[in-house]
Amino acid sequence: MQASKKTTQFRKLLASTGLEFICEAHNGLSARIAEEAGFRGIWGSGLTISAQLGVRDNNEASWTQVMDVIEFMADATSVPIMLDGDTGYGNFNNVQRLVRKLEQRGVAAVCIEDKLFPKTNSFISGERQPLADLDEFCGKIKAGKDAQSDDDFCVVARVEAFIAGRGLAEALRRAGAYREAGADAVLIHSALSTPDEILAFMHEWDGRCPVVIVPTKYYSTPMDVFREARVSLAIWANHLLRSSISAMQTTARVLHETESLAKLEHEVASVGEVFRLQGAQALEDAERRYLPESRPAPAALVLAASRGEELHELTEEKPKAMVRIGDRPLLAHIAASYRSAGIGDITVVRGYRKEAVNLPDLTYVDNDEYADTGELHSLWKGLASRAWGPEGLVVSYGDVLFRKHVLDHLRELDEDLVIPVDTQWQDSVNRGREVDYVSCSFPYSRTHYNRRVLLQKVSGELPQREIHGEWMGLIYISGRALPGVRDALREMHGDAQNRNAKVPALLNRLATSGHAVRVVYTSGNWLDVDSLDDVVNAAGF
Ligand code: SPV
Ligand code: MG
Repeated sequence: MQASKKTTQFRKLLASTGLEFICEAHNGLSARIAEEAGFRGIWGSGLTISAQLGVRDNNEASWTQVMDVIEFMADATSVPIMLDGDTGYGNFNNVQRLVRKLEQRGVAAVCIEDKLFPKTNSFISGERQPLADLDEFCGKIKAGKDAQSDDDFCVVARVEAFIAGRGLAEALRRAGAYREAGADAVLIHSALSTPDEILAFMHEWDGRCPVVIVPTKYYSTPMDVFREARVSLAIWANHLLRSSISAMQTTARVLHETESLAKLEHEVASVGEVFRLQGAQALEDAERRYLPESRPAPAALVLAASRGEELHELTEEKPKAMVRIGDRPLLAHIAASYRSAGIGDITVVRGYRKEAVNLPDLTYVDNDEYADTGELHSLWKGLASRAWGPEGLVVSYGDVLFRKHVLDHLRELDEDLVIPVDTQWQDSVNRGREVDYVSCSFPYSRTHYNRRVLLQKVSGELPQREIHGEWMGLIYISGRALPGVRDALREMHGDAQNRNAKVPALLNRLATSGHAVRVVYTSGNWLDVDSLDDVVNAAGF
């Protein structure tokens, strides 16, 4: 079903019989965050838009500068935005131009307040602030309503009588006149820490048109009080900006004092989260659709024949690769990582409960001897199952999750055999699982990160001083290298002793028989699922 227009959505919020909420935002990012949290509308706050620009809430930012910000906010969201239009940035004529421009930029409503340009924030000496002439302000409202081309665009009239200390009678006189002039709702503002002024107004107003409130100062009053008083819309007017200020102050101070990210890295949003909020995935999808493939993608071969007994009853009916991680099976996550790297030709070697390994758009090869063979046998079966293209092949396990960029790294180098090696191997030491430690021609070095590092040995048992990292369970094999790998595998396969051999045995053989196995050092960004704890942790990966 097509979503209704933003203007219509906003009008519905105002007309709702219950109390609705909208949340402040001050740029595209915060607007998206507000929408993701579930808000069905956004307040484009004058205070916070000017604050994030580093200026005062005194019309120091020009109205076109505010419009530029609000346009980013509208582009980033699908819920309606009401702009805090201050006094309308001039007279009736400026309000008309404002309304037209807001409509063009996808903004659903504007709120104008009955003060004088340049205004001051209501919480700074509000009682000293002059109010607009009532008739002149009514002219602005009429002009705004006449300028709109979409019937559902809303003009909200903000009554500052309480802020200016002019009392209930003046607030009611003005609100009534604004309603008569065509305002779709009135915003009644109060700087008290109690709801008294608002409730007195609501009592007398008696539902003549929707009422909007801003409970910044009287926040401790339960919202049910306003619900019962039949307030239509409450605005959380500045809280995303205020929370980000506290977070940024802490981060800046800790960085400056400690000259380290160690205390912060886990507190702050990941770079991946930044990318997600920016919509990086949509661009990647579009690139795949619209750009010519710059480099042909390799295929993928996933070894997923074993049961994974260590997951106990979770793997009674299905192998580990099909255990659910969050909303889908492990194998679906692996396939998604491949696809996000442009690798769509994915073959899976299955064995235990093979009928349960049935995700769409994957090719399957069966290792029916899974119970008494090792991974090398699955690899053999997989390689023998078809001809592989010149673009080569990435081999991985059915229980290893990795991020797309690990695959990108493997393919970036023009090398025949490449493996990723995690330098954070110490993290695995006490996890009580088998670890494939790796010894290389050079240890990882920040200053020599471009050095051509080669595999020397991979083994579960290496003296600590020889360990340079942990193999992540992935291998890139170029098209050129495939025949050599197949030959090595054939020889190993012919030897009954290798029936239970694992992939590291092949890597060692290749490394010691003149095949350079290039190492790419990485840090984290992968996870192997070896225990029930891993199943839980993987959901957050
Ligand atoms: C704003 O958010 O800019 C407002 C609300 O106008 S207030 O700061 O309470 O005046
Ligand atoms: Mg404001």
